[in-house]
Amino acid sequence: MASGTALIYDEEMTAHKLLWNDPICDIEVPERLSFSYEQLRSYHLVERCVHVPAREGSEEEILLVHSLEHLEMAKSTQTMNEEELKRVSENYDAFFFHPSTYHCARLAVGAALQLVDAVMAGKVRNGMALVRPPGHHSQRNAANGFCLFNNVAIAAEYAKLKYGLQRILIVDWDVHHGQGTQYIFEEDPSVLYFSWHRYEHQEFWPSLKESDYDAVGLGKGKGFNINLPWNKVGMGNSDYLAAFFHVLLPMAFEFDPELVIVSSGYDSGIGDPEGQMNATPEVFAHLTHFLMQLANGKLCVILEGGYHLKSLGESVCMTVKTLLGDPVPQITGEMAPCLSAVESIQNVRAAHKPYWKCLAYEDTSFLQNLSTKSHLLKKANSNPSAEDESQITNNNNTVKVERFLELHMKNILFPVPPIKTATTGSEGSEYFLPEHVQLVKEMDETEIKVLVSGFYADLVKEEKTLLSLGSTFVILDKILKKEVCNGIAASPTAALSAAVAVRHCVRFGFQRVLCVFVGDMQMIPNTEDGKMLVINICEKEQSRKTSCKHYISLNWKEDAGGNDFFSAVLGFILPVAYSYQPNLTVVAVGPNRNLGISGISLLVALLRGLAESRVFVVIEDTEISLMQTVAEALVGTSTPPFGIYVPPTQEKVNKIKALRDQFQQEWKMLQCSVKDGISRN
Ligand code: X5A
Ligand code: ZN
Repeated sequence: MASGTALIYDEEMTAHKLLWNDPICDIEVPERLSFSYEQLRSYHLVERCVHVPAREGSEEEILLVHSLEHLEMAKSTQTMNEEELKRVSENYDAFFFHPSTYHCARLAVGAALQLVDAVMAGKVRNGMALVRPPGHHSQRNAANGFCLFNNVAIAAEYAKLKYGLQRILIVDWDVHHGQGTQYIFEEDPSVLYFSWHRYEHQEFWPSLKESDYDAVGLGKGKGFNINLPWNKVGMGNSDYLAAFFHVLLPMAFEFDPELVIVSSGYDSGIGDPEGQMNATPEVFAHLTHFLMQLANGKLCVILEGGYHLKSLGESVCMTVKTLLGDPVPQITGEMAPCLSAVESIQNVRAAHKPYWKCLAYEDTSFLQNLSTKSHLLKKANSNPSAEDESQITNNNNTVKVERFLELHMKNILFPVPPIKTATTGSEGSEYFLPEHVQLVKEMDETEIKVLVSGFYADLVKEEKTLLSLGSTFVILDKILKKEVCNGIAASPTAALSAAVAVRHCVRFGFQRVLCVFVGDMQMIPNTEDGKMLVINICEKEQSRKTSCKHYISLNWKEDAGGNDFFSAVLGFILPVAYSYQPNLTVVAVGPNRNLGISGISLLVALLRGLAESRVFVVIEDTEISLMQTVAEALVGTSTPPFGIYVPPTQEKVNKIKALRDQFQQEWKMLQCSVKDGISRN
């Protein structure tokens, strides 16, 4: 599998600029590009990427999406004087021409296509293109909203044509609705388009009815257009994560794309004058990390909007760092979506119920009084954390946000260990584990004895199990000392190793350790003080009613025909884990594991999004391919293949729903519907 991250930047695209006074367009400045690139430089990210040159997109390529008329109009502006440029610009909603605009827009198209080529030819695994002018508002025959040619739409058509792709996912996380992209693919089932956007019940630009959640696509394309309108400003990290868990990701995994393209606007980030949202830069690391698990890692990120220079630059850096496989920073803020966000999520899930198996058993009884409900919700309060944070933006003080970000980024950045994954070299594992895995020496017997008799004597009853803890201790210590990010160990007693590991970390000072146990768990650690959260994924129905806030039992048997576990990971495990915000994640695979290799590696890969990617995996099964695949997921330089995604059965969907109902008051990221009578936040 390909490795490496492409970065495309060409200074020439800074030539396009506004020549006259226009308060609507004056935020789309050349510095958006040059400043972002400088920021990448200052984080030393530029030299870690593969430089790919931009090129001009050809006329033929532009005509994949646009009319000849539109192309000729754009071409004709090259030789115009200012007055003429101003006059053509006035034909469009929010666009300005400069004599260099046509050339820049062709470079923007070409940059997107170069990125698709680099990824599809396997030169790199993924990449980002910094381009201007942006593209997602541009339509077959019209410039719109700072966009001349639709770079992302052309890239998708090009990928279909040149590489014969049949399923492409476009994720538009720009704060505006990419109505141009929607129109282009409305009837096309081979392109799944997702957009969230500031909407405010149609009051926000471009104020279209077709930006609402009920625009699901047309004809053959029904079900392949997903709109998630935000009806309030001030949406933050938890709202964006909830949208991914409960809307985009389940549908995306079911769609199983061959390529993912991001319409990557950062005007959805904090401080942006257009978006007025509160999401901090690190949320883009998480969004990127999720999308990297699709399409075998083939991910092309193409810049759209983003008008607060500092916020834009930091968010671009977060995205590129994540594409490179760096640890994912911990997300900040209270982990609970606001009421208005949950309502939007519920609405779009209901609208798409007929088209997606993962939504087939959605409860839509709320639809009858939807109109009254949205009327009421319009006035409802968002959660307190969003309220607090919105003070930062509502002052609309660019400088204030700049200072906030300056401090904020210092708090969340952490040194990246050069070696990310550790293991002990049992059973000749050095021969099958991926490169970049560091082999460490096991702890010797006397050292183990001292540790165990001092702190874990009650757990370790048999002398012979002592030795098996040697690799657990030594790998954990490497993680705790931040010499490595994560590690994997084989152990004949995974449950014991996990229990000892959790206590070891709590003793070290961790306030919250998440332990996900796959298979039969012979011992249930004491979870009373809340310093650990145990999720046990087992096949057997637990006889006692043992579940409580910090011990959750999830009965699951993976479908033999394919991987349906993604629905449980996205619909339950990740929302709980993100609500808990652990400092470390322990994944233990015990006997009678009820998940296949692909299910386990998906779980591990997605859990890398938490705890600054600190994960300790202990596996009882010494099956080489399991160790190998999980190690690859931990290293993060390649994405393990997940086999065929099959939609979950009604029984499974209902199981997830029941668990969600049971725990959504405690773990608020589970919330994806508004139920009367349930007290919220
Ligand atoms: C690409 C982009 C925004 C246009 C706003 C016009 N366009 N009011 O963010
Ligand atoms: Zn935008």
